[in-house]
Amino acid sequence: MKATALAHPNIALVKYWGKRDDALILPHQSSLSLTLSPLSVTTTVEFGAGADHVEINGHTAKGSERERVLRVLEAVRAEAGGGLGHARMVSRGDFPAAAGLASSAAGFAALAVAARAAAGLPADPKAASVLSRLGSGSACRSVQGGFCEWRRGERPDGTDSYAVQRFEAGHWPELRMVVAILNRDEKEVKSRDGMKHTVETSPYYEAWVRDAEAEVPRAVEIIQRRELEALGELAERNAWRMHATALAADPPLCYLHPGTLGLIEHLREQRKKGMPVWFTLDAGPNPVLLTDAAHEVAAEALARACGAQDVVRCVPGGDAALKSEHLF
Ligand code: 2P0
Repeated sequence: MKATALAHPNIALVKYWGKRDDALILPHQSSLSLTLSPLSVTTTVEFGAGADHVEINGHTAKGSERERVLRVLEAVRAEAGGGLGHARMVSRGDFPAAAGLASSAAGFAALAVAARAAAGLPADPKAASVLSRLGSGSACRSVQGGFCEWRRGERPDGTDSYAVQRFEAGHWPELRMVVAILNRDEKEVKSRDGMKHTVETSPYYEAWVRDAEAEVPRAVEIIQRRELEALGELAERNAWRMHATALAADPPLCYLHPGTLGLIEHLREQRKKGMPVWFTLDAGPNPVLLTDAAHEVAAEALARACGAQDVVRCVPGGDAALKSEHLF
């Protein structure tokens, strides 16, 4: 009745931006990501408690944060056929506060794997991916390691919208993602609200969906051949197109800061001089640099020279996995 799992966050190379179903968290388009190590979230779930209890990073969760966790636990109870009772969930991330990456993807992936195991359900990456998606869309890409494709799916009930692993982490061990923290402030518009606003008001939205869907198979081919330059170019144009779509919303959504553009400009200059470095950018001001093991130190130096307060160097990460040690 008790299980613990650890999962890593992921960074999208072809991004998810917009839902066709807000309740089930179904995307308008497929996306493709890389799981990041060593950052991780560990979660313990125990059924049979007197009341539901949700604790995240030492604090009792409230409001929508708690509701999202309870929703996942409720889906597990339903799948297990009832009789599990209330649950106690404790989750802890090892992200430095400065990591600048949302911990929700790793958190919900770890929750899904731990809750299914605690309920006595068999290990099943597809079922865990569907389950974690109910908490946060991008979480479905953190159930497995390496490069994962979240398929849009066609069914209205979302049973065919989950992530599949296209390549495991060991396929491309020299790949590096260097997170450059330029600004740690909480963003004004959260991803969930920003993507909804973009879907509803951006005249570019349909073009975004068409383009992103077409980029996923191209990215898979490039990763298959381990072509860093082609992957970097694809990741950059996909990030620009996501931001362009959001910028075209009404009123516009701009996640870029002056420092973001400064770093991107410097990165381009370094690339002209022969350094293999590209960027991707989520819904925030902090770029993630894409490079190889031979240039990760230089990429960190580049980020620091452009004002990064903190830098986190990441390698391709593995699957969400059960642990024998519990958090309580
Ligand atoms: C991604 N992002 O593909 C994109 C790129 C941000 C920019 O997934 O509403 O926390 O919980 O499904 O997954 C962030 O949004 O949103 C995100 P919900 P989520 O990684």
